[in-house]
Formats: sequence, C-alpha cells, structure tokens
Amino acid sequence: EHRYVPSDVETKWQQKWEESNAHDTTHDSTKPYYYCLEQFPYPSGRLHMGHVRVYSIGDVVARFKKMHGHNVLHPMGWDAFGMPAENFAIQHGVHPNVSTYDNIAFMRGQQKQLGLSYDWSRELATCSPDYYKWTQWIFQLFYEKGLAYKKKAAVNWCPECSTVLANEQVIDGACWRCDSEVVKKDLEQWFFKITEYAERLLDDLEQLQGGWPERVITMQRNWIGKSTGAEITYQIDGRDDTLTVFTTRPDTVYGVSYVVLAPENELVQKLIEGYEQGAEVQAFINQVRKASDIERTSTDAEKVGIFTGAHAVHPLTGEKLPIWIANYVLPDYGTGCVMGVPAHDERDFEFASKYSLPIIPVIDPGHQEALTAAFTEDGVLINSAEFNGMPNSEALVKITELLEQKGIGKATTSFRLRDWLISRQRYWGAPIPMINCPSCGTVAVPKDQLPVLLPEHVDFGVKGKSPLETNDEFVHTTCPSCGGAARRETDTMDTFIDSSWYYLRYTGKGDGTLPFDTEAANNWLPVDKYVGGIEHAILHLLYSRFFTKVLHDAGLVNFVEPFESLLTQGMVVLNGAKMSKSKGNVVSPEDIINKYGADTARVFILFAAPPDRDLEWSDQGVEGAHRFLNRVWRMVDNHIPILRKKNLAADASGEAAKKLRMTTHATIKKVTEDIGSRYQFNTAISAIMELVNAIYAYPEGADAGTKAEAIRTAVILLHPAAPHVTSELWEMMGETSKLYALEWPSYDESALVLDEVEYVVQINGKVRERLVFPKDATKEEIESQAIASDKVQDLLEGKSIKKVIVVPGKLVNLVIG
Ligand code: ANZ
Ligand code: ZN
Repeated sequence: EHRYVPSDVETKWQQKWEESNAHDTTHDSTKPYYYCLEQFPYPSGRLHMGHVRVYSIGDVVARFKKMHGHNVLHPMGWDAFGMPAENFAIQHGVHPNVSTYDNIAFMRGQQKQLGLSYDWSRELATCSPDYYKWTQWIFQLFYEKGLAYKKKAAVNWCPECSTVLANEQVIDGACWRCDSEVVKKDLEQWFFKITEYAERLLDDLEQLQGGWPERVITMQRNWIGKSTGAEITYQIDGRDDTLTVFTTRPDTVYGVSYVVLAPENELVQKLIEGYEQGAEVQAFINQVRKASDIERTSTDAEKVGIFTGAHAVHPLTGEKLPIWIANYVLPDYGTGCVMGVPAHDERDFEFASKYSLPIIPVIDPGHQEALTAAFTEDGVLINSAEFNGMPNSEALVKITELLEQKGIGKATTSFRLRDWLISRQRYWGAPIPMINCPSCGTVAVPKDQLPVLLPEHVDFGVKGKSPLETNDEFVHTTCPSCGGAARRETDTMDTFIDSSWYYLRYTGKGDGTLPFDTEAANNWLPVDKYVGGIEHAILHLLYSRFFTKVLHDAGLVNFVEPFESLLTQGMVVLNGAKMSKSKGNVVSPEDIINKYGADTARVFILFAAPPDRDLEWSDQGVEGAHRFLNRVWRMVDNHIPILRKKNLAADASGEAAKKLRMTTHATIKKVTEDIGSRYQFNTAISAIMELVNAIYAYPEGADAGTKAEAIRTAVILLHPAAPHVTSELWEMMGETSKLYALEWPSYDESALVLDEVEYVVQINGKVRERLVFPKDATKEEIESQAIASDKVQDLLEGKSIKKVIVVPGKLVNLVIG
C-alpha cells in the first residue's frame, strides 16, 4: 500500500512538467485557438488567497481547453511599476529595481508551487526596459494621432505621496493609498484623449453582452455617462457676451428662474469686473476650489452660491434672470453653466429655497399647493406659453426645434467621461518620452531612440520632488529637432497604461519593430476568458478597451474589443469579512500548501463556491477536500491489478455495471459542460465526488472492466483541478501517456439512458413485486408478463382480474376480487 504524500507528488510533477516544457503554447493549425488570461498581479511580495483563487480558476479552464483539443495561450506576468515599491525605497532604502525583482522571484515560486500551467517563456514585467520601451512607443503613437496632449489642469494632489491622483484615486477626499487629505494644484499634465472614443466605448458594449457580467457592462456605461439634451444660449444683459448652458430638460425652459455657473468658469471673472461685491465673490471662488469634485456633487453636500451682480436674458420670454455661481456646478461637465429650474430639479430646488429664488412649476404636478420638493416626474406642460397642455416628452423635442430655428439652441450630447490624466510625478514608472526645448517647444523622442531609460541612481529623499526632477543627468539632454540644450519630461506614466496592452505582448514579441507580434495577436485575440477582480470593472477594462480601439485604428490589430468573455471572481472571506492584513484574518497560501498540498487548496477553492460568488474560507472545507483526494488515491491504489490489465474490456451487461457505466458517462457530460461552457467548477467537482461514491458502492464481483473505466474516468476528469495527484495516479495505473496532454473523454449518449426500466407491480394498490422490462416493451407485453409472474400467480389463487392499469415506465396495478 502506497500513502498519499502531497509534497512528494507535487514536487515530482512540477519538476517533470518544467523539464519537458509541458506548458509551452502549441500552434497546431488544425485546432482552434483559446486565450485564457488571468489579470497579472502587482508584485507586492507574496500571494494572498485572492490570487490563489483567480489562478486556480484560470488554470482549470486552461488545462481543460488543452485536453479538449485547443491550442491554449496561458501566460503570466507582472504589473511591476507603481508607488508601493517607491515608497518602500523611501522608507527602507532598497531600490525598486531590487525589491520588485525579489518579489517577482518569490511570487513566481509560489505560482509554480501551485502547479499552474503557465507558458513561462512568455513572462513579462512592465518595469523591464524591454517592455516599457514599447509602452513609450505606444505613447508616441497616441501623440502622433493627437490623442496625447499637455494642458494645465487643476489636479488632485496628495501631499504625502507628492503626486497627482486620478479622480478615482481620491476616496472621500483622501488619497486611496495613504489616506491623507487631497488638495487641488495647478500643473502642466499629460492627458490621453479617451473622450474622443467615448461614443465607441459605449456602443461597443453591445458586443460584450452575454460575455461580460451585466453589472460590469452597466458600470462601464455609467462611467462613460452619456446624456442627451440641448445647449441653449443666453444673452448677458447689457453686454455683448453670451453664455451657453447644457440641459437634459429643454422642456422645462419656461421654468428657469436663474442661471448658475461653475466658479471656475472664465466668464465669471468678466462678470464681476466692476461689481462692488466682486471681492466677496472672489473669496467664495477660492473657498469652493478647495473641495473635491466628489464632495461638490454628492447629494448630501450643502449647496452654496453667490450672486455675480449680472443678469442673463431668457431666450424665449426676454425676462431678466440673475446669474449666480455655485459649488454644485462643475467646471468640466457639459458647458459648466446650468439653467436653474427649481420646480423640477432637486439640486435647484434646494438652492432656490435657500436663496429665495422663484420656483415656477412648468410640468403640472397635479395639485395647487406650493411645491415642497422638486417634481421630477413626467407630465403636461403649464406656464409654458404655446406649449401648455403638451406632454413633456413631446415638448422636449418641440422646444429644442424652436430654439434651433431661432439659432439659440441645438440638440447635443454630453459625456461624464473625462480625458485620462496620465502624468505621475514619480520615479517608478515608464518615463514619458518627450523633451521640452526652449526653441522648438515639446518634441517627441524619436521612436528609434527608445527606450528613455530610468536612471539607476536617484535620490528618493527630496520631499515634494520626483527623483527624476532632481536627477541632472536625466533632465539635461539635447533637442532631437535642433540639437540645442533641452530638458526631458520628468513625469512618468500612470501604471494603468502598462496594463492596458500587456495582453497583446504575451502573444509574441514579433520582429522587434512593433510592440507585439501583430499576426499572432490577431490569431489569439480577443481573449476568450479573462479572469479577474471586480475592482477592475471600470478603469482597467475601459482603458484596455480604449487602447485596443486606438491600436485597431492604427492598423495594428483587426479587432476592436480585447476581452470577449469576462469572469469576475468573488472575494475570499473569513467569517463573512474580506481577508486583509489590517483585519488580521489572513489565511496564507503557504500554510495551506505546506500542510495539505496545492491540489487540496485548488480543489477546496474550486469546490467551495461558484467562481463569481464570495468564498467563505473554512478549515473543515479544506480538510474535506483533502479527505476527498485521499479517497480518490485509495480508490486507485486498491484497484491497481484491474487498472493495469490492458485488455480488460468493459462488459456492461449486468445490472450494476450498466448503472455504473451510466454514472460514468453522465459525469463526463456534466463535467465537460460545467467546466467548458458554464464555468461552474463547484458543480463539476461535486459530480466527480458522486462518481467516486458510486465506484465505492459498486458491488464486489460485478464487471471489473466497467469499474476500471469509471476509475480511469474519475482521475482524468479531476486532472484540471488537481493536476499533481491525478498525474501520479495515472502513472500508478501503469499509464505512460501524459495526462495533461490526453484527449478529454467524450461520453456515449446511449449509455446515458438505461435500456431497461423497473416496474412496480401492485395488487389492489399494494406493492407486491418489482419487475424489469425492456424500455421498448409494449403495454400488452408488460401486462401479460406481470400476470404470468410467479408472485402474481401465487396471489391470484382463485381470484379473477377485474382491471389492469399500466403506467408506462413506472407501474402495473392489478385490481382483483
Ligand atoms: C435644467 C434642468 C431641469 C436639468 C430639470 C435637470 C432637470 P446629467 O443627467 O448628469 O447629464 N448640469 C448640467 N451641467 C452641469 C454641471 N456642469 N454641473 C452640475 N450640473 C450640471 O445631468 C444634466 C443636468 O445636470 C442638466 O439638465 C443640468 O440641469 C445639470 F428639471 O438643466 B438640467
Ligand atoms: Zn529644439
């Protein structure tokens, strides 16, 4: 007898796979291509359970698809630039280059310990010059296409990290990483013009229906935030200037009682010129600018404003409307100007109530009393001249037409999506490959001079200054255009840029003239299954979609969406709470692997919950998975003689054999569908568990060939989830083929139905006998054979049959008396 020692088995097979390049990507032109991708990790130091879960999911899919006749691309790499490594350098004096590669080495080792089937020859790290050269190349492409530009912008600034933060990195006014208060600062920044692609990013979500979770599609749609409405121009009273508002509700134009601008709007400075209370207005503006966008727009933030002293003329009634500025109007949405309609907009209602501005209902609220809140429903127009009595949806169109005729308005759309601020004042990122020349202005570093290398020796200690800014050797350069002295751009790129194209690089490096092998990319992409966290549902996916479209338009790829199907895995939780260091409730992958082995960890994780649900960690669950693998082990170990008999045919003529054969084939069907098309690994594993139970229950003396077939099948079906132990068992059975390369079993449809059916025979409603009939037996045959049976003949004894009822597939009832 052989004992199951996971560590021996796992080391042995990991070595074998490595030596034989078992996981190299295949290119068999007769097979379909399948790209299985897990979001690459940030090399933080060590794997956590969330990682183990994503990788286990991806690995089952990849291994299954390989066995199921596909060429599979299953790569892994490192999202290796970013702030933590730099902060670590500041605190501990270890260069990011050193700490990052140390972390990568450790985590790669852990991934190998898990038996993940990556093609390591394609490994990449975004911080290697060989990679970021091409990140810079892509930046240049964007620049050439007019999609990268520089502008002075008020940015969110974290004084602690001394860097600019994207809007989404500001959480409740604080830095997402260090939690310190974020302030506003004006800086020249690089942007990517993602807004130019807003419409396509929205429209193409259609193509992702069915392949992406509905809620992720909705999150993307809301983030892009398309609004349709109109722009309406108002003359400023007594001046030559006009102002233009964006509104989604032109139907409420007769209800406008004031106009309100964002404090940042340039017009404001003109309006308050010469106004006696101008200084007060200016003080208000400075006050508002301190707050973040999120604070300003949150519904519970207090709405505050101030009158500018100027008036606008209503374009249809000629009435004079006061022009205000207020915190709730944002400078960079729509036109930065709003027409205030307090009767029908909640924010305006609150504002008008506070400052005693008129509230004029123009949609009939159905009652006479004064409004106590904005009426935001649909209805019929009132107080609206010739439009009175018209349903507002119709009025919306008609009023827009009228304004268009008069040349003072037009139908338009507005997007919530802003251009992407990509500048970071940090060291550990890809340098933006631009040069500032005193005579030529902004000049791109020629593509053949890339990469712009990060200097190795820099000073991390200068507070508020990026280490690149204080590095003279880096900063001073010559202008590629005039040859004069010039300065390098010292900003580096947002790391979201690195991760916006890594999935293309995995397909191949090509001939070195482009960022990736375009032919291979067209072959492999779109990614067939992308597995990752819901935390990336918006930005990473949106940016990757944007990059793909730009690269498509530049002729580098022939598809417009990078990820055909997305699986967002749930969290790993302990007693309902997310595992996190700060909560101290972390179960470490190392401990589990050391104690039970990687196969147990994988099987537990896959079995404990459907992939998109949260997974509750449980020690009993882990032990259960381990017991199951031991049970499989013993099942094989106890049957070595029959498993090694090469010409032992399955003879499924007996009752028990027929049943077991049915279970075997039903399990093949279920596991194939669960893994291959439903991606429900938990039910796949539970089906294999049932098959194992059936094998254990199989009667002594029943057909051995059928049993051998069942055991062999269970081992094969379990392979994608528990690759090491199954490989060992395969070898113990005397098999010399490579289990990972074995063709996935197909099921025999005819074995799925039993060809005989058991009937219950009742006499006067009482069960007296059970008889087996061929499935295609006729009613007459069943009736006569039931009557002729010994048991029934005994019981009939002198009585006569009054009636016979046959329920097909179930029972025969004899009424006698
Ligand atoms: C008049 C009006 C009447 C409005 C009404 C709404 C309801 P969404 O759907 O988000 O696009 N708005 C326009 N620009 C703004 C800005 N820069 N900052 C803050 N608010 C702004 O919202 C569009 C509506 O938000 C616009 O339609 C405008 O108010 C306001 F019964 O105009 B509305
Ligand atoms: Zn120059």
